[in-house]
Amino acid sequence: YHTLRLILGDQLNINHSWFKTTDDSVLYVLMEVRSETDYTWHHIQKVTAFFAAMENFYVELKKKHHNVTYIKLDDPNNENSFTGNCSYLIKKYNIQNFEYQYPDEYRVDKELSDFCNKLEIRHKSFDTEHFYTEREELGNFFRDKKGMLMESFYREMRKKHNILIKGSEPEGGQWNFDTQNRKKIPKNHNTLTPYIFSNDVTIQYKRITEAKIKTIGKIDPERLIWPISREQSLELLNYFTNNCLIFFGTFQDAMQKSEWSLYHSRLSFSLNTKMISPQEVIEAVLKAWRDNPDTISLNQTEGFVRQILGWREYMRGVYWLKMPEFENLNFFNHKNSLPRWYWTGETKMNCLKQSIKQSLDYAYAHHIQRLMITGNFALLAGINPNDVDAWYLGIYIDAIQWVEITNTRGMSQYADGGTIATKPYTASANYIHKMSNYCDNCFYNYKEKTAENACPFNSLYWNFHDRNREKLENNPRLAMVYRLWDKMDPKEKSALLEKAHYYLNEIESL
Ligand code: FAD
Ligand code: DLZ
Ligand code: SF4
Repeated sequence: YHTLRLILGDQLNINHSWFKTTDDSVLYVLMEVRSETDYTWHHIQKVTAFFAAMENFYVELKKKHHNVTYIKLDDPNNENSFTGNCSYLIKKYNIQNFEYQYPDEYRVDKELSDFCNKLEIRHKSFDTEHFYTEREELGNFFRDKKGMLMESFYREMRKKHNILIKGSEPEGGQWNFDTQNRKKIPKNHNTLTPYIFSNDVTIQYKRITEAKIKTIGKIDPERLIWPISREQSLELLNYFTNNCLIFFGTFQDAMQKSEWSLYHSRLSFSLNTKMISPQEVIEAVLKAWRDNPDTISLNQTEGFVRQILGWREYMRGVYWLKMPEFENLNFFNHKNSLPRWYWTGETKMNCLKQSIKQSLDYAYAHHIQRLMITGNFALLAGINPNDVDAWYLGIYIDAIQWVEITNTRGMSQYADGGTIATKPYTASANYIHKMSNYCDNCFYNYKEKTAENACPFNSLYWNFHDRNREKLENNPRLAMVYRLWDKMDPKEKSALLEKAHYYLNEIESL
């Protein structure tokens, strides 16, 4: 072979121009490596899903008559890093030219560019042909602007790609339909049964356990629920447009006991591995909306488009603008350790128990569970963002650093001091009660603030704002919070702070 082309586990894009023609002098390589399985404790479903999806991609390439090799975890020659294995193959086949696609992760990007700098053969890197935006596009867009509001970037994307635009105006006359969205699930509402797959991944599972990789969470290796091929990804997309889109926006922020996915698409794994593209997801959603004007309203459609064309591209842009510094930001100087029950779900707080248990069971929680339950608690409790990141980077099926860290350290923990969010996403029990039925049979009482069985979120909420006053009180969006706090009876204030300290000391047994 003359050329070696590396394909990373999250670069399973069969429509990439690399694969348009076959060339006998090109060898493709996919590999299972310890550098990727061990950089954090991943959920077992995540590791098996990555391996199984990579193997399917290998088979797909073979079928299309490409030369491709797949290095397994138990291969005796496995060097267990991308560059280690590439070096080995370059030598073995006397390769003259090394090529790769831009990694989405800073760590891997650096590994590969350092490797190329030392290579004595020719090398070249390519776009992944997946995102709407280029790595630097967001940075350029905000260069001469104050702040970095997602909303302004999103509107620009809508115009640039002519999505939900009529003439030069937004479809429906508004950019945003949030007032119609974000409803609680009404009593007696029949929700959907999540559409899941039943993939046999016992072979991959065996390799992972035999290699003694430390993982978290549960799995039934005979029935992995996640899509592991392009075909299954398209099936899930189809299910979403046919069944979930009608209520996507309306119940986007709702949470419900034992309902782990509601009307969410669960397409994040398919998207992040690039088995499907954001363009085809958005096109399918727009088509469903156009074809079904009586059942699918604009607020559902816009709400969904915003997630992919807005938030997803925005997070990618922020990542490339702010890394590597972003990795160490800790605006509040939070130092507490993540409670051990984040790894087990064994807590009396029902909202956390439900959100964590389902994360361990399915490697999934939807956005509001991540942001307003597990993330909110960690922020109020002053947990070190390094601990919080390590947890989020492993536990979810879709966790890849570019989209994990921006959401966790940035959006959820406000450790960037407000680059991504205009105020910290904090809430007391009132919000959780408003958006879910978790409080109904909780050990704690959501209405109580300082009583024995008071919900911990209530005192922790005030404690957070009180202890970070200097950093937050000039934020106009928090003026109301500090006004309320200042008007409160001093006795009540000290009782709240005392309760918060008590709970922080007892955090492991909450
Ligand atoms: P849906 O609700 O159906 O949304 C559709 C798609 O929109 C998603 O598949 C995703 O691609 C995109 N999207 C929605 N919200 C966001 C967002 N805030 N940022 C980027 N894309 C978004 N998403 C990840 O893909 N990987 C992560 O590691 C990740 N970590 C997160 C950590 C925290 C603390 C928070 C608050 C959010 C995180 N998110 C992450 C964003 C979001 O929660 C998930 O993308 C979403 O829950 C995936 O489920 P879904 O496919 O059913 O999404
Ligand atoms: C997440 C993951 C895991 C667990 N294992 C592998 C692997 O063995 N081989 C691989 O190519 N990719 C894996 N991945 C995904 C990578 O971590 C991801 O491709 C990089 O972080 C670049 O974004
Ligand atoms: Fe969560 Fe508090 Fe409600 Fe219990 S009472 S479910 S801890 S918000």
